[in-house]
Parts: sequence; structure tokens; C-alpha cells
Amino acid sequence: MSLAYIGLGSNLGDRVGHLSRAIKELDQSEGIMIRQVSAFYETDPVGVTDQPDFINAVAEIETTLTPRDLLKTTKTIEARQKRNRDVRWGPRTLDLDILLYDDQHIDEADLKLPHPEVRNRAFVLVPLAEIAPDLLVPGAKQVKQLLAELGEITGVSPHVGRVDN
Ligand code: GSY
Repeated sequence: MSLAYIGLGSNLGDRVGHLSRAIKELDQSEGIMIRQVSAFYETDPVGVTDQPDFINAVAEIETTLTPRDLLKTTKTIEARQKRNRDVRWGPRTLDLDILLYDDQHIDEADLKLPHPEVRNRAFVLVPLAEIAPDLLVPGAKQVKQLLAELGEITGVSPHVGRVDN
């Protein structure tokens, strides 16, 4: 059994609904058990900034799937929710990123672990630090240390509103 962390994000349509459904679908998927889910955070868009704010969260899962099979499952769930991602770095109904999978390092075109952006993105580190502050990011530091090194956090705040996950 492996421990993995999935980043969830949405900035189109019913953002909370997209994330809530994705969490349910992950939990109902063969070989995946959700262990913890962070709060939902309202976050300023990073990269292309001229787009709607995101809702982001992180889920901790136990899984018997390999990283590649886990990737297939996340892609299937994204496709089922009619993920809209025409513009690179642009708005999307649902984004599921495998952030970490045990202490594995993978460097393939479509699968990089740890996710290269884990250490730089407040919208990932804030929810990750909420559920796993002491976790060691392979090749880096503890999540809480990485978050402290980001300095002042702006543009990430707890989402106020209905969250039915
Ligand atoms: O995979 C990341 C998608 N994404 C996000 C996101 O999830 N949240 C925020 N705040 N900005 C983002 N920019 C991109 S691309």
C-alpha cells in the first residue's frame, strides 16, 4: 500500500461541486482510499493571471495502484467531468495532479514526481501543510519548511461557502 497526495483545482463553473465530485470518484475508484482531505481554498490564479480565481485542495490517499495507473485514473475522472483545458495554463473545470507518491522520483514527459511545482506553489503547500505538515518532500524538505520559505502568503484563503465533501 502506498501513500500519495493529489492536488485538486477548478476555476470554471461549479468549482466546489467539481472538487467534491472528484473526491467522491477518487474514493470510489478501485485501489484508492481517501485518508484525508484539506479544506477548500480560494486562490488567486498563478501563471496566466487574467482568469477566474481557483478553488484548490489536497487529498491524501492510500493506493494499491502504480503511479502510472493512478495517473490513468485521475485522467479518467477529469475527462468524465468534461475538463475544459483548451488554453495551456488557462481556466479548467477540474485539474487533478499527483503531487507525491511515497518517496518516488519519476521524470517522464507526462508524469513527474514529486510534482515540480510542489515546492513553489502556495495553492499546493497551504492545503498540503494543513493535512501533512511533517511530510518530507523527497529531495527537498518538510512541507512546513517549504511553506515557511515561501514567505508571506497572499492570494490563498479558506473558501467561504458550501463545501459538501
Ligand atoms: O495545476 C495547476 C492549475 N493552475 C492553478 C491552480 O490550480 N490554482 C491557482 N491558484 N493557479 C493555477 N494556475 C494553474 S495553471
